[in-house]
Amino acid sequence: MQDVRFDRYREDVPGRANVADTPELVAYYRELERLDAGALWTVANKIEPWQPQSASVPVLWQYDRLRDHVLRSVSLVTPEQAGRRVIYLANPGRRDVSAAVGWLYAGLQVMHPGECASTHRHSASAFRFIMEGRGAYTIVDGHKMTLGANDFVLTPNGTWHEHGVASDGTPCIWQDGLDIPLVNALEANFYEVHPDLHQKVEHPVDDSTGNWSGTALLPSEMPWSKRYSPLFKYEWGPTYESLRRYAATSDGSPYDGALMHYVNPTNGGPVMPTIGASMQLLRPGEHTKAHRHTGSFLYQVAKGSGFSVIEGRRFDWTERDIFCVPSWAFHEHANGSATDDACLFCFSDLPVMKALGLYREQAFTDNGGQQRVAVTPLA
Ligand code: GTQ
Repeated sequence: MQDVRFDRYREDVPGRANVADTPELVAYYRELERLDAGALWTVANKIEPWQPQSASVPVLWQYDRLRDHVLRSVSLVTPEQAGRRVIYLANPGRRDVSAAVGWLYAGLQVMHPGECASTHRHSASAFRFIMEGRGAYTIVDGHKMTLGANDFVLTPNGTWHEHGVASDGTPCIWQDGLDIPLVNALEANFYEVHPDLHQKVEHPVDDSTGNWSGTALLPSEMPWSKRYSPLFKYEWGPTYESLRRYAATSDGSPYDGALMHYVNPTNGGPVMPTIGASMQLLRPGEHTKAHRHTGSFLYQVAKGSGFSVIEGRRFDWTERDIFCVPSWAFHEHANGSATDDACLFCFSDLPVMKALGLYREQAFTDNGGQQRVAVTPLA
């Protein structure tokens, strides 16, 4: 018989389970196991932790260490063989679900000029963030988007999408971000390959930015009721311009500097139901205060260099590095330059946390964050 203690989660705190094993109780627990049942008090303190216990660990993925390996995949497999030629980011605490952090997946996809991946669709929501190269494009439900560095492009759940690089382009690398682990956890993931393997371009190229990127204007003849943003592409130029203007007229947040969310222009909400994204600007020398909140966050350094302190560990980053902040981990960010601004792209499951009333946040205090009560009450 295995030597398993049923009382290993005991806590000597009023209101918590605190039942010591006895031979009679252990025999009783074994009988319950045979009936596919169990006594709650043997697991209660584990399944109801006092506060979120992330299985993810803070990780920094340095681009200059990964880049050669990503490029090498080009000579090892074709996009046709691989489906998608991607090197994914595997958080040591989340290998079992192939997540970069929490329930979020991320990978680096490389494509050479003239290559393209077949059209597919799935229940997971996805996006790309372009890291390097010229000539990349994505087609989403017949809308073709041309892409450049730091452009952010949506491939919402249920849409047919394919990616490629024009034959007169250069090798391109972009970050894919998806909620695959979340959708799998919810046991709701479907996947389909397009019957023709590729889709036709059915609209003028870049029509989504033409129609929907007026900063405070919406087209009158174009109703939109889908649950994701009709603006599929958020270009770097106007994004950076908006951040610079915001940073010039506002202090922003002491915890995040000048942070702006990418939004669905028709309702101001997140770009997709499960995935939110933001770009934040840290002014020269800016060092934010530490805080923590629920939700899982994956950052990519879009511009500049600096460092973040995550759960007391310092991670020095530079352009194109990627790092994660697990749920409820204290974090602060610092721009390492006294003359240039730094920009951090970030995607997260914040829309899920907010929609389900699970968002909480807490400022770091000098008692080491020992207090259990969060600053914001449960929504
Ligand atoms: O192109 O939608 O990196 O389905 C992993 C899974 C990209 C995609 C990935 C995917 C995609």
